[in-house]
Amino acid sequence: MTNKILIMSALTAMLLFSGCDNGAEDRMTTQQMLDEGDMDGVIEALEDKTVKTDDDNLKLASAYMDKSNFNLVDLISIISDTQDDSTTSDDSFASFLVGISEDKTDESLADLQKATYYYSAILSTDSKTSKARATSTDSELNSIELFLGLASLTRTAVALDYLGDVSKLQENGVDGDLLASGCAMRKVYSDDIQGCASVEYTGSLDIDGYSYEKMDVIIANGDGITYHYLANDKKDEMILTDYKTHYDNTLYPMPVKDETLTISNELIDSLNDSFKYIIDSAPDDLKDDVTQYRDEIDTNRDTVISVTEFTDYIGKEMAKN
Ligand SMILES: [Ca+2]
Repeated sequence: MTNKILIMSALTAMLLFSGCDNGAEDRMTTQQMLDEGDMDGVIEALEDKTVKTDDDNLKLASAYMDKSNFNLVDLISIISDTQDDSTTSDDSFASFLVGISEDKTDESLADLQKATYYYSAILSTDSKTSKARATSTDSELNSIELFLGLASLTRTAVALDYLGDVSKLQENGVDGDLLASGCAMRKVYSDDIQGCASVEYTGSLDIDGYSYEKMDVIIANGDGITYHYLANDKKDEMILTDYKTHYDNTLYPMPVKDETLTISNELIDSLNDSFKYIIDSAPDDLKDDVTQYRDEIDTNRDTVISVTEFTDYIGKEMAKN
């Protein structure tokens, strides 16, 4: 029931911020583009504006959500389905991750980054200097927080899909790439490589003018494979790399973008932020679903997901297969 109300509020969100000002005609035009699915038209019309209103930011976020292949209504369905699909009480988040990986495209991560950027811009607008803010009510801002949370949660799931075959969380079989990614994450962020056979730094590698540190990983109970990852030059960030692509003739996977896309930004911080936003702002049933996601991972129940809790969860879900 609540989900229905939420879907309606998502659909009518486009009507937010519709105060009267001299941009009314432009707003009608871009609204029509959104309604007709001309997302590139919306982006072209609004992205280069030097001063964007809340309405501009919301339309840009909506356009990028649509381009990412995950609109808000679809996301709410995916989340509802995770409750119906899960056979045990502790794998609904894994079910969400698999659901997202099925619909991901090569452009999804970049589009979701833009969407979260524009939703965040609405929330961070300084109320004292923004004319637009004066027309936004608390309940509108609450909706934006929810949309930001949903976009951010999806972005996290898409990022994880670059680290291994996420479908293996629910199918039979173990995915060495995902397990090895967890080992590399633990080495960089917690230095606790429990459950991994070895994780070693093996020297530097330059890609596109940036120097990375190479990492070699062997998983416990392994498959005889040495998996490769990249850290930044200070060895305090792991780079988001795509396990399906490799740099030149080396074995090292390619950065998904460059040194700016890190595991802490794209996976762990983004996961914690999205849980917080959704739990703060969602209607009860959606809030319950997402609280359960968090509780499945957060073994010490301090409401913050650590790198080791996250990698333990991935390992535990796969160990069931
Ligand atoms: Ca925790």
